[in-house]
Order: sequence, then C-alpha cells, then structure tokens
Amino acid sequence: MSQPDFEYDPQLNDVAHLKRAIANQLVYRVGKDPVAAQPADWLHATALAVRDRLVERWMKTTRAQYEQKAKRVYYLSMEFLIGRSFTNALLALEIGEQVGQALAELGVDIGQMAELEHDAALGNGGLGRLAACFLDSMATLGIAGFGYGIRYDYGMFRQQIVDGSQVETPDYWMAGGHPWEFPRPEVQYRVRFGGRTEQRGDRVEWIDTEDVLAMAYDIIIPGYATAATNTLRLWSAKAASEINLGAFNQGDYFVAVEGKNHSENVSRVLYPDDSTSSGRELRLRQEYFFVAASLQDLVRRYLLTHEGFDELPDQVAIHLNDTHPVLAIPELMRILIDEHHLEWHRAWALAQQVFSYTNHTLMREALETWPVEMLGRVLPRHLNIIFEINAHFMAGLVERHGSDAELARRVSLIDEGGGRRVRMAYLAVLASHKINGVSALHSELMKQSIFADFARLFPERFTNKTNGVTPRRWLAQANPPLAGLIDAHIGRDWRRELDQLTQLRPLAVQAGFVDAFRGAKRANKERLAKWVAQNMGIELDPDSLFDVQVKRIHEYKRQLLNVLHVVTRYNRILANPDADWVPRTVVFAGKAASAYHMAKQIIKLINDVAALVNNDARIKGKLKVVFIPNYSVSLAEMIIPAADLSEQVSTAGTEASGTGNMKFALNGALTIGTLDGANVEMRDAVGADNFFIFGNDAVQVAQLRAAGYQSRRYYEQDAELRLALDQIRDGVFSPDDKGRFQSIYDVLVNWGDHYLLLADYASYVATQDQVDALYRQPREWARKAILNVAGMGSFSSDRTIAEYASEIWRAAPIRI
Ligand code: T68
Repeated sequence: MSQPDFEYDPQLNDVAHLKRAIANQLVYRVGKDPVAAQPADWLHATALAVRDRLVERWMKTTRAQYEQKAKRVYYLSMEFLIGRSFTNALLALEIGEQVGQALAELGVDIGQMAELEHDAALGNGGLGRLAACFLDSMATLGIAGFGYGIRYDYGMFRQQIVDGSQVETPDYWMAGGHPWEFPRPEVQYRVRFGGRTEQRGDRVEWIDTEDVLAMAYDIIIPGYATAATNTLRLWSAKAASEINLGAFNQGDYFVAVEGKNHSENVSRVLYPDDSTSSGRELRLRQEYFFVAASLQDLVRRYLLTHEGFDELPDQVAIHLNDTHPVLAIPELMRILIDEHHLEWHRAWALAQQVFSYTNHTLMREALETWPVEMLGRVLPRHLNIIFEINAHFMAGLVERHGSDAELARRVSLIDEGGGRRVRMAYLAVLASHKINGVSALHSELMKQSIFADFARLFPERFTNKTNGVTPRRWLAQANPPLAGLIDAHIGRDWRRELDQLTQLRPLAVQAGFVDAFRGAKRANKERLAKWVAQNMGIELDPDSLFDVQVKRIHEYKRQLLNVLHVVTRYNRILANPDADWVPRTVVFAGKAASAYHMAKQIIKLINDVAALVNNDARIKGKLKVVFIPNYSVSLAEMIIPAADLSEQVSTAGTEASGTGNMKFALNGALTIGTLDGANVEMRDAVGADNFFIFGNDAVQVAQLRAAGYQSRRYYEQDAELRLALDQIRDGVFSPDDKGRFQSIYDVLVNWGDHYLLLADYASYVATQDQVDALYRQPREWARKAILNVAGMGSFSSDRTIAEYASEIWRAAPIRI
C-alpha cells in the first residue's frame, strides 16, 4: 500500500485539544448547541472524539497486517457480549484523566455521563463474554484477529422483576445511536437460502434461491497500550430487493414491504437461550447468514493478495466458537469446489488446516443437531456436502477399523435414531485440526463422554485451553480502588502481564497493605449498597458479608442450593435470635431463558424468600437477600468488586469452565465452590487453604448416579434440609399461593434431583459455617483474599489467547 499524499490532523490528547474535539463533535456530528445539550448528547460527542483517536491506530494496524503478510485469525461467534465501550476505550488509550478534565471544563461529569452508555448485549452469558475478552486480548497481543458475528437489532432481553417474577422486554440497544460502529454500505454480500441443486456436467449448481443481503458494520477493538487495534465485523440483514414493485404498483403497500421485513428478520433478535439447543428454523438461518457473509469476506480478502489457495492455511485460521458457526465448514467446501473448482480432497485438506473448534458444554440437551429435512430445505447444497463428508468419513473408517456397524452408527454425522438429524459437533470435530475444551477438567471429560469415539480416532486433535478474562475490564476498569492500590505497590504492568500479581503475596501479611485492601473492598461494597438503595429501595449493611451468585439461572448452576442454605440460615437465626450471627447479604442476579419454566420458578422463589426474610424484624438485619434485576456486563462490573464470597456451586462435571469465578477471585473475593470447571485450577493456583471447596467431585457424582442416586434418603435423614424443603413446599415463602413451589420440591425430592443438590447440601452448609468463622477474623480473611488476587495471573485471557495463537492458530503477533 502506498502512503497517503495528503495531511490529516493528528488527534492530540492534551486537555485543550480534547475539549475542542468534543465540542466540535457535539456541534458538527451530533448537531447540538452546547447550551441545550443533554448528558446523552455529550456522551455521543465524547465517544466520537475518543473513537477518532483510535482510527489512526486502526489504519496503522491494517497496513502492518498487509505489509507483514500476517496470518489472520477469524473468530466466528454468534455472540459478542461486549458491554460498554467508552471507559474501555479511554483505558486502552490511557487518556481517562485528560478526557475527564476536558469534560469537567465543559461542565460535564465524566462518571455520570459514562453511566448513560447502553450495554451492547449481543450475547447470553459466558460464551459471548469470553468472545469479547478474546477480542481484547488478541488486540493487546497484536494478533491479527477479526471477530465476525451478527449485529442484532435487539440484544439480550431486558429483565424486569414484577411481583417477584421475571418479565422480558426488548432491548433496543441502538435507540440512542451507536457511535462505536462504522457502517460499511459498500461491503454487502448476497446470502442465499432455499432453492435446489442441479447437476450440470461435473458441477453442482445451487439455483432458485431466496436471497438476503448482509451488510457490514465495523467496531474498533483497541488493544491496551499498543497501537494494535482489531476489528469486530457484525452483519446486518438487508432485503435483496427493497420492495415488491408488482404489489406496490397495485397499491398494496403492506404486501410490498412484507418480503423486506421477512428477510431483515434474520438479524433482528438474539436467541436468549443459554446452554440449550433451540432447534428453530430462524436460528438456522441466522447461523448460515453470518457464516456465509464472513466466508465471502475473508476469501475475498485472501484473494486480494493471492492467486490460488495454496497459501490459505498459512494466511487464514477460522475458529468456531461452539457449533453455532459450523456451517462454515460446508460453506468453505462449497466455495472451493463449486465456485473455484477445486477437487474434493484438496478442498477437504484445506478445510482441515484452517478450522478449529471450541466446545463449551457437555450437556446432551445443549448439543446442536438439525433435522435433515430442515437443513435440506433451507440449505440443500450444504446438506449434499455434509452427506458427502460423511460418506468419505464412513469409508475411511471401514478402511482403518474394518466394518464396525456399531461404531459407524455412533460416530456418523447423521443421527438416524428418531428422525434423522445432523450432529453439528461431530462435523466440527471431523473438520478441525484442533478441538479444545475450556478447562482442564472439561477437556478431560469431553474426551471421555461426548467425543469418546473421536478421541480414540483422532487423539492428536484434542487439547485444553483454560478460559481467562481480560484484566483491563475486569480489574482496571471495574475496580479503581483495588487497581490503584496494586499500582502503588507493584506498578502498572499487571494490566499486560497479569503474572506480576504474584508480587502481592508478601504484602498479604503487611498490616498497612491489608488495611488498604480492606478499605478498597469496603469502598466497592458501599458503591453497590448505594446503588441498591437508590434503585431498589433496599438498605444493605456494608459490614455484612456480601455473598454473591451472579450468572445465568440454570438448574445445573444450582442457585437452589444457595437458596436452601439461605432458608437454613433463616431457620437457625429464628431458633436462636440472640446468638452472635455473622451478618450476611446474599446477592443474586441473572436471567432465565424465556422458555425455561423451572429457571423462572427459581427467580420467583429467590424473590419470595427475600420478601419474607428482609421484612422479618426478628432477624434484626442479620440476613438480607436481594435479587438485582437485569444482570449485564455493566452491572457485573459493579457487583463483582463488591463481593466477599463468590458462589461457584455447580454440580461437579457440569460447568465447562466458568469465567465469573475468575473475575471474583481477581477482585479479592473468596470462593465457595465445587471441584468443577476452572474452579479446580483456581484452587491449585491460589492454594487449597485459601479456597472453600465442598461437595462431591466429578468422579463421585458419576458414582452416585451409577449407584442409583436416591435424593429422598438425604431428605429423610437430614432434619434441617427436610425443614427447608417442607417450608418451600408448604408455602411458607408463598403465603398468597401455597402450592406455588410444589414443583421445586418435587424436582429435588421426588423426581430424581438430577443435579444432586441434596447430596451436596450438608457439605455446603458446613462449609458456609467455616466461611462465617473466617469472616470473624477480618485480617485472616483479607490475607486469603489477597492471596487469591495474587494467584490469578494465569487466568488472564492474554495467557489463553497466547496459547490459542501458538498451539492452534499458529499465528504470530504483528510488529507496529
Ligand atoms: C459457557 N456456555 C459455559 N453457552 O457454560 C461456561 N449456549 O462454563 C464457560 O465458562 C463459558 O461458556 C465460556 O467457555 C455458554 O455461555 C451459551 O451462552 C450458549 C448460547 C447459545 C446456545 C448455547
């Protein structure tokens, strides 16, 4: 690329220039007179001024990528849960103070203004947030990483709690405009659906399709304290033809625009189902829509500088974030074979070198499969290709292992039992050179359970990449008091090298540091208490132990186990009101999938328990329960730093990794948890003495189930447990509708207690007693909490991404 032959204004970062830039944006971009501007207008103007400061870096990075012929990593994900961008951009540019000063001189409070930003909630939970942390780390490490996803008009629904129940309302997150994106009307691709295939000579043609256009919107992803800056490209659906002219000419306006609306529905709304496979046709269309646009885009970019596909594996890595983008596999095959006329084996060899796949769950009900009938109707050519992949696979299997009908049935891409379905995870495994789980335990269990046959067939493909979180957002940005304290003792480099936190270890016994650490925690608890008082009208005692469980509501995550402890605690306090109880505030937050009835019941129960406990004068404030509505990235940034205790209590073997667990420990909470997901590695990293582990481990869980687990036995033998369950069943917490929670009781006592809450209850409650005992020794508590922070170095997503880059993608950082 040649250098530009014109000058542009360098974007300077001193207060005077920033002030001018913001004022200019307000007047010329937002079109507001400063005397009339509202806080939202100032936010918009400031965001644009800050964005300008990222653009130069962005262009420099793109040029460096071309000049250095960098291998590009394409991270395909249905979800990117990025949250707010403003504070994050200030942090990356390290201009927070100057911008704050410039705004102050303009009469605007930066903190209040930043609170107005809407979260970009284009994801459900952990999987989507992981994708966002990965973008941050790829940029920070200088990996040429591109995110590809969908620009949903409506993100994750907004959760309101009405009479204790979840009510969903649409999240029209772009209502106030979205200053962080660049619309690219010149980048549009045709995405085809339906139609049929026809053999013409030795070629297959896909014809008579219904087409939708995918238009690109680019979001800048800044690296921290580096010029490296990446791109998240999100696709929005546009009708291929604006209106049906025939109908329009006949005067039927509604019929004329109907088709347009239908096409554009593809990017309308995020599916709010976490850890389930929803199996609806619109979802299938969404998956193909973004994959088809992304592949056209990346192949076009590759061909700009290459003739032929020989260098594709050296230049391109395509990562599949779970199975949602797996249609990229037959799509790449289609492009290579039907459009570029490569022969099958060559195309397949290329595919296997570029694709890699991350699995995020072992739960059978969450594994994606599509009915053959539906796939054949929506994507006939892709179904052909999948059949052909399967035929080659089956033939190879016979060659290598002789004819073993049982093995063939088990590993076939087509599940022939009860309505034929395509197994998307198997397709991902077949086409990928690397398949990874997201914690050591999960990666092991993955090889033993859902992919056992494949792990025997292709052992070299399976690997572990334990998740991580970005310390920029999850410590520097979310927790200024603690970040400042750490800076004062070990400097600022931990933002890029989280291992530096080990230097805090000796400080865990230094009185001055311990006091300051406790002060930081106290400040965060006060910040949360203030928010809860203002927004929910509930007073929290910052001296009480803040016991927090925030995550999606799901039976396997066992919010109900937490509730059983709360009820037991309530009963104990009532039985002995004058004892010296450690005061506790139990905080819950999280969304339930809109169709997940039991999860919604759990929310209702939490709120009913809260209503009774919080209003019982006999408790004398020794126990409070709050359910904070509408959990989101920005709420997490406030709640997590305020936690003393982090609840990570999933049934061992069910939570693939967890990432909230890491955020809490990094912010100085102690964990009470099972030996599940990344909890295992966290305990090893911080020391078992500094971690509250309870309950059955994954091996014991399997044994219990194999031995014919009977939850009723635990119910009958434990009087406290029985009391709590009977109270829930009998309507103690639902006097207005005494039978309301019968089904919760039944699930636990009569219907098998699939997640073994009753088996872990006694151990959990006993461990909670140990938590109380430790909390009575504040310095000892703080010492352990500091050791948790100090031990979190390897849970940075920078470490995770460095491993993906060297061992899976084989992509080196660029030099800028
Ligand atoms: C989560 N999965 C895992 N899924 O549950 C969690 N699923 O243990 C892990 O830490 C995290 O992924 C990151 O690896 C999810 O969040 C989903 O959100 C999801 C969404 C749609 C369909 C299925």
